[in-house]
Parts: sequence; C-alpha cells; structure tokens
Amino acid sequence: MLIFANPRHALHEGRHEMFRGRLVPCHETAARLDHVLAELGRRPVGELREAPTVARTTLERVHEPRYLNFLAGAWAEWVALDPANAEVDALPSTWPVRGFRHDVEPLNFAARMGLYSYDAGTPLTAGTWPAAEAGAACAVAAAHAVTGANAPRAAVALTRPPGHHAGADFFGGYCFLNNAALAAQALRDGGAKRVAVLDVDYHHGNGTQSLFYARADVLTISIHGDPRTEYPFYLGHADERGEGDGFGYNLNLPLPAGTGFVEWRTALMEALQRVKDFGADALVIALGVDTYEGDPISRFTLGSGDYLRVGLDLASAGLPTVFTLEGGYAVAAMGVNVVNVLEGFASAGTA
Ligand code: FKS
Ligand code: ZN
Repeated sequence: MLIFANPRHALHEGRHEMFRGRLVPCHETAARLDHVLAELGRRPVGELREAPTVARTTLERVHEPRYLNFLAGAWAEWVALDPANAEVDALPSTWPVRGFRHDVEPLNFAARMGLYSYDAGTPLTAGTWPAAEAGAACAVAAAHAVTGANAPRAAVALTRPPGHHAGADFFGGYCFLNNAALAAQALRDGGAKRVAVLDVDYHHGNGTQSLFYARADVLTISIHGDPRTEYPFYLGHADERGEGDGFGYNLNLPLPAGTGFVEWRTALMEALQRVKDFGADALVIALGVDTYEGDPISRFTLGSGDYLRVGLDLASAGLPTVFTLEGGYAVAAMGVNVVNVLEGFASAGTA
C-alpha cells in the first residue's frame, strides 16, 4: 500500500465556521491529519511517497476553469480589498438560489464567493489553494500508483481539506477540490473502463454524485446519514439514481441517525454487491471516519474495532483501490480509526 500524504495540508487552517448564528471554531483542523500520521508512525501499514505536482488541465477534467481561477486567486483578492482581511477568514454570505443567474460572473468578490459555494461553514484561508492543490496532486498520484503491471493493490491520498462535497464549480462542507472525483477521473484516463466511487463518510457525497450523475462509466455510491436530518440536506435521497446515460449509476443508501455497525455493514454489503454487478475495474473509497460513535458532529455508532472489518470488507471487492481522506472529527481517535481501515484492507492480502 502506498501512501501520499499532503505535505501542505496544514496551510489550510480555518479559524471559524458559521453555526447557529455564531462563528465557532472549525471542526476540520490540521490536527486531524497529524493524528493519522502519528498512528502510521506506530503502525506502518504502507510506504509513504511524495506526490508530483498536478497539472491545471488535470484539475479541469473535474472542475470548471473559472472556478479554479477564482479559488487560486481568491486569497490575494480578499486581502487586496482590505489589508486587515489577512487576519480574517473569507466566508460567503450571499448565494444565487433558484431564479438567479449563474452564467454571468460578478466582479464583486463577495458575490463570487457566493456563486462558487453553498454554505458558510467552509472558510477560505491564506493557504487554502496551495493545500487543496497539493491534496489533489496526492489523489491523482494515488490513482496513477494503482495503475499498471506490478502496481500495489491500494494507494491512499492522506489529505485535507477533504473533497467529496465539492462540485464542478462550488466549494462547501469543508471541501474545495473533489479528490475522490479527481482520482476516479484519473483512473478512467489511465485506462480503467469502469470506475466505482464508494463514499463511506457520514455525510452524503453530493459533489461526487453531481459530477458523475449523467455518466455510466463512473458508478457513484454513498452510505450516509439521512439528508432529511443530516448535512448536506438537499441531496442524498434513495430516489436519486442518475440521469440520462447515467441513470442507474448512482446509488444512495441513506440510514437514520443512530445507526450502528450491524445495519451499516448491511448497507456496505449492498454497495459492494452493486460494485461487483457493475463490473468495476477500479474502486475509489471516499473514506470518512465520522461514522465513529464518538464523533462530535455525526450520529452513527461505529466502534474503533469495526473499522478493521470495514477495511477487510472493502478489500473483498478484489479491485485496485484508491482511498481519499474525508471527514472524522473525534480528533484523538481519528488516527486509530483511519489506520484500522487501512490495516484491515492490507491484512486481506497483497496491498
Ligand atoms: C456542525 C455543522 C455541520 C458541515 C458538516 C460538513 C461535513 C464534512 C465532511 C467532509 F468529509 F467533507 F469533511 N456542518 N457545526 O465530513 O463530510
Ligand atoms: Zn463527513
């Protein structure tokens, strides 16, 4: 198993997210990834590798050029508005909902923040772009690593900010560039005919779903908290099955808040059966461990030991597999939970 850890992840360090009318400290912190790296130091389940940089054209396989241009220049624009902004995160506060235009890019910075986002919980900071870009490079490198003869069974993009809520031209849910989608597209571009993305984060992978919704070559599956009560609320229902050529190639398995491992694993088995029926050549796992019983913002009750079983189950698909790191906010348990999945996977055979 090869592990590409984002060397720039800590450059993205948001101060505040908007929650119930207040700015509260961010849940998505650099310490999360540091705990995973520390646990990997104790239990080296794979080899750490450095990722080469990613080309803009590779990012454009998934994201809109005007969105990438905005993200890459946003911090400089924010500080140019007022030098005092350097001490404050940029957060959106106005959004073009139904009936507003999306085709005309406003000149106003706040208006563009809203055009390219969907929540006020995702601060853009001085290091957001370099961190996200280096993370995307890890995801693409992980995809390349499992491709070709003598390739290892699995590769991991150990990165933050996470990616699965980000769409072609929007950020949100702590995500800016969709690492899982970039990995899936890189696998397709590297010759895989059919790629499955299985999202096991507590939250629905709305960005990934929307990116591949009309495509039959990338199957998207998400197991998550029921969006009627859980973030991201406006997508992730069981009746979303894809559209056009992509009809039948999206599977949502929403579960009620409070779901434990036995029921969760039943959904995982259904997901893996669908991956098998699809005839995938490669698998991308959007790995969030916010399904953990101790997670402060989520409501499933998986135990740390369960993640070993999850890893074994994922390995049973028998496919070249790329992991991208998504959520998980019980920071102290984060390392053990993530490395348990990887160790469980590796224990199944030649990863
Ligand atoms: C708590 C409100 C919840 C947003 C939750 C975002 C979840 C993000 C995630 C990711 F993997 F992307 F990181 N707000 N104050 O876990 O899905
Ligand atoms: Zn999550």
